[in-house]
Amino acid sequence: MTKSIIVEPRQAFSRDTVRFSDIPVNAYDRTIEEELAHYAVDDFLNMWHDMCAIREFEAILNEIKVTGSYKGVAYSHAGPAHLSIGQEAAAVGMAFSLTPDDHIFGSHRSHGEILAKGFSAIRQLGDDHLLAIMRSYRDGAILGPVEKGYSGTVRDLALRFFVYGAYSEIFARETGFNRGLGGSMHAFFAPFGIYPNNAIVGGSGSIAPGAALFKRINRKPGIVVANIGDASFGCGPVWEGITFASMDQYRTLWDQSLGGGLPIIFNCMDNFYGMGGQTWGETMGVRFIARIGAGVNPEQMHAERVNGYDPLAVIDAFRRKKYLLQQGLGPVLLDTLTYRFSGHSPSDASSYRSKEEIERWRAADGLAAFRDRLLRSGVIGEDVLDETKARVEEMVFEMFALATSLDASPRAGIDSEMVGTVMFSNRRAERFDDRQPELLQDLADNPRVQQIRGKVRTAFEDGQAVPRLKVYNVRDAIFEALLHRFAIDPTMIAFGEENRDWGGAFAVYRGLTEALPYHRLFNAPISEAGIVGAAVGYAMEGGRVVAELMYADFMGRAGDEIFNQLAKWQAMSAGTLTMPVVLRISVGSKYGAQHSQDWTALVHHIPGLKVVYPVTPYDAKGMMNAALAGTDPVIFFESQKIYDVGEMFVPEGVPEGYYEIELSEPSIKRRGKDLTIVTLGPALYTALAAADELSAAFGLEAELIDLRTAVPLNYEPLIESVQKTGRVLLVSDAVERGSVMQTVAASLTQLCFDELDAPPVVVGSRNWITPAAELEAMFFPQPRWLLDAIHEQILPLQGHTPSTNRTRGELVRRARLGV
Ligand SMILES: Cc1ncc(C[n+]2csc(CCOP(=O)(O)OP(=O)(O)O)c2C)c(N)n1
Ligand SMILES: [Mg+2]
Repeated sequence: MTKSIIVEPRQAFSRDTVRFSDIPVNAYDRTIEEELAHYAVDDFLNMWHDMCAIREFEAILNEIKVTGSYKGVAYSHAGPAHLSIGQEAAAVGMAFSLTPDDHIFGSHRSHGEILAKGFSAIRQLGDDHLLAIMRSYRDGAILGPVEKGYSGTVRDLALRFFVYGAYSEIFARETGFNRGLGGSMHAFFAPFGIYPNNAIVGGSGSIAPGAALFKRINRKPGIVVANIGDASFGCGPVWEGITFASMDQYRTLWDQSLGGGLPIIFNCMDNFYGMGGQTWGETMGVRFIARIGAGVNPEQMHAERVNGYDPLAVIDAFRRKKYLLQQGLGPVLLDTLTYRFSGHSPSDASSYRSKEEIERWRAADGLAAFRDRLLRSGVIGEDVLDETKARVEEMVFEMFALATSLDASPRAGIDSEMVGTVMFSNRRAERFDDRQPELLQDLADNPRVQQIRGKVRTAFEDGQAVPRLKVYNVRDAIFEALLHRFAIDPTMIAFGEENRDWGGAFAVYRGLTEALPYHRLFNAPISEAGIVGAAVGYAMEGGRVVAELMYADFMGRAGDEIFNQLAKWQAMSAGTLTMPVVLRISVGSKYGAQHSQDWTALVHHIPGLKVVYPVTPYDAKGMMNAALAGTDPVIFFESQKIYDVGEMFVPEGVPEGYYEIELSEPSIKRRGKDLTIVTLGPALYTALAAADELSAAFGLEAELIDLRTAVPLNYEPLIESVQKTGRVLLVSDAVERGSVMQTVAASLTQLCFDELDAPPVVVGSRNWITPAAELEAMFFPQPRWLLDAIHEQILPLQGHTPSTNRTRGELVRRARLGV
């Protein structure tokens, strides 16, 4: 309980000074001879091997982008290639002492990190394990072409496999790690501990903490490294990820046996530039990225700057920091200094920096310097170094050539439906781990469970409305579904703002605090990007998350995490990742412009998200159950207007037992023959009132269909209804322009053109900000607006006098003004 941590005014007001400790800068200074105590000679050779491999891998990419061929192999690569030539030592140092259980996340410039981590993992895994991975990964699709005619060792085969998989991914081949759907900036290979690299600058900064969270909560070995650039420290989500990763509660409130602070290193690949903006001296003021740690927590994130031109300095830092993380003292910030001689991309003319600067860094090149040190120390001879370099360059070239061959490495045909097959995983997962879920009490003893047991599970009893406190409502329905899954899936966690003792922002979680330990239900910082990003990272690692945003209007704060991360990674992984995240988003009411907007349209537009909006207790429970049994990201909208309503459409009431409602299915709430009214969200209840009036005043029977879902959506019941009625009105509380209903109306026009007697008509909120509660009736659709729309545009209602203006002239006027 946070109540156990009392904020004492005397202590808070006492005179004090905040003290910072020194931040080491390039403190490492051991010689190769001294390091012989810590390394085998082969280790040095492997570092050299890996740095040479990375350099050659990228030199080839650069050459084909610039000249269209390399050593006689012509190839035109249309996509990006953000090269890290110059940064190899930083990548190899980072990866050297990580195990396959240690997971790295990266950026658009992560080829080197991927290769270094892959090679490091290959050296640590046994032959049988390597063979099992290569044979099972995508049913041997990558291994096939590499294995053909090859007779070397398993380890060498694995190196070839890995380089080939990376090139194939970059060249958009079926034989890539992710069937070419990730590409250069997003390639990854989870079996070796390489997790998604992100083309959104700083994207990994909010996701990687979720992976570290997964390791802590599920007691998994290993640490997480977020490799992000210096310029990414100007990105809000990175700061939010750092804030999320450094919450006190991991050490103060969580079960200490979980291990304490999050095991994560934010590793800044600090190359002084973000494209053309110079972070050192121009676009940022921090100078030393390591300084940022000082503002985060008393340990200053154990931050230090290390020389990323020296692999041994980086390895030394990673070893020490990993030890700290194992003691529960995370998070860590490392500022790994490096430099890219290459442009941001091959087309970059480096107009933002001087030739002189590039030349100075070239002269200090980490590869050449390491070679010189090895030679000077006499540990390895020149012939061995040169032979190693020649051998690995030959291997890299062979794999490049193989990946360019369309025979060996085909592309998906452009007329194929391949991408469509991986947009959703559409699987069921009862639980993601077999261990016993951690609960604090027998759920039968839970006060909320007992309270719900005394409730009436329908809205009406003996013809009377059940009183508000007695009626089983939408909140109860969502609570029941969550509790069911919490008791089955030990990996399932929930977090967001005010999630714990507060009871969830709108009391859906009341009772969960008593049932769940801290690490399964916790308060997050006010970091919407951090919250959704962490949910994505947690799911990538194989756990189930329910995250919450308090208001739909706050989605903008988590825009990238919802639109680019949550939505896209299943497809970008070609189905190797699942994304079992339910993102609960409450749609506000009575709170004015920045707290009351229905933003279903935004997520409906983004491919890769399931978007549902149930508004009855029966639907809420059945759809939450389905969302929590699936493996796809579901944006679960809830309306604050109807949290308290009881079930009025299912006469038997909401079942106490478990049931699911398929997420694609609209629900016919009332049968009718004269007109179809389709709704999404609480407009169902507006339409219900309008339908009653249509019947009473005009003798018309409206068929009421609640869409319940925006994506995926089965049009069949809508088509059947329109075939019967020939008329359709579509209503929601979202502003009319660009709403989900406009899409459904346009689709129905095409699908039912011959059967329609009038065009489908959409009524939404006005294209305005949401005004104050007292003025909402001028903004949200009212029952009489629906009658007006029917009368004016669908079917004249005898004797009806419209109170709103829906004439063509008025609609054109509003559109011209954009309101
Ligand atoms: C959110 C976002 N803004 C801008 C870009 C365009 N962009 C790609 S890389 C880059 C510079 C990133 O610099 P840094 O994080 O230091 O990484 P580096 O390129 O130096 O490795 C920019 C601005 C982007 N991909 N994502
Ligand atoms: Mg940079």
